[in-house]
Amino acid sequence: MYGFDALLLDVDGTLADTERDGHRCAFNAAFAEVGLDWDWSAALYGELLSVTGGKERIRHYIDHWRPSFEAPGDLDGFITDLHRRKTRHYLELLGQGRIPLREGVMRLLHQARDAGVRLAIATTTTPENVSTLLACSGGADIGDWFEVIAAGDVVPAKKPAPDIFRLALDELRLPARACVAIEDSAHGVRSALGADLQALLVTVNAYTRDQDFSGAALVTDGLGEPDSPVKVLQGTLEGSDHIDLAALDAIYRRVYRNGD
Ligand code: XBP
Ligand code: MG
Repeated sequence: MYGFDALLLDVDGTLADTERDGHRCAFNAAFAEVGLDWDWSAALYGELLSVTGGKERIRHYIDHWRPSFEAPGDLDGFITDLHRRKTRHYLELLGQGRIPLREGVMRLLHQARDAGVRLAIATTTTPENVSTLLACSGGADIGDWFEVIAAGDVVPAKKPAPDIFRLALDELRLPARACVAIEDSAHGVRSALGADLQALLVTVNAYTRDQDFSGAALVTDGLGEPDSPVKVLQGTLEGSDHIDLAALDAIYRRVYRNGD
């Protein structure tokens, strides 16, 4: 039916707008919990998103915004503990159902499942954050629809390195040219392209809208719905006004028909 066998999906910013009202709030709650007067505003957090990985983001913040900060004990241990507290707050936020999946995500996942298109995750966040987001915002069994969940610290280098997408491909036992990938950020685009995932859709969000998506086959403002057309920001959306498997197949065939 479709030229590709699997769909590889990013999580944060792609499956759901998790950053501003989810991860950022969880970081601030963890800072307050340990008595730090650090407060990451939505604007500052947008700058800090230049660093992927929560632990790496905390360290970057300390190095660049709090250079005189002295951690009680060793810094690595302090950051790990702080991030563990942050993750607990994030999971509580997810449990309250406050982070819905983005428009069109459930429709596309159902369509892929019905069509036998294999599903995989490739994300910088933790596996527990992924499974909890899917369960709380998608449905109890949605996590089981994903054959592979490549997430977090399982790879030596996080996005924009290609490691996490390469791991997902290895676990799927598929070559990149049998897959379509969906990302939301420039870091994600570099990671996916670095893993040779040329059939790449980007669905931007408020934090990533103005980033460089060179090399992506199509950039839109989301997946849309049949009654909610997407806006095309880069590339050509063929035969539909929202993203479904036929639209992804058109991207796929355009990329590989041209021998890319
Ligand atoms: C986005 C990230 C993650 C989240 C925070 O991941 O860079 O670090 O911002 O999650 P992706 P953690 O877009 O690849 O899904 O604190 O668990 O890292
Ligand atoms: Mg993302």
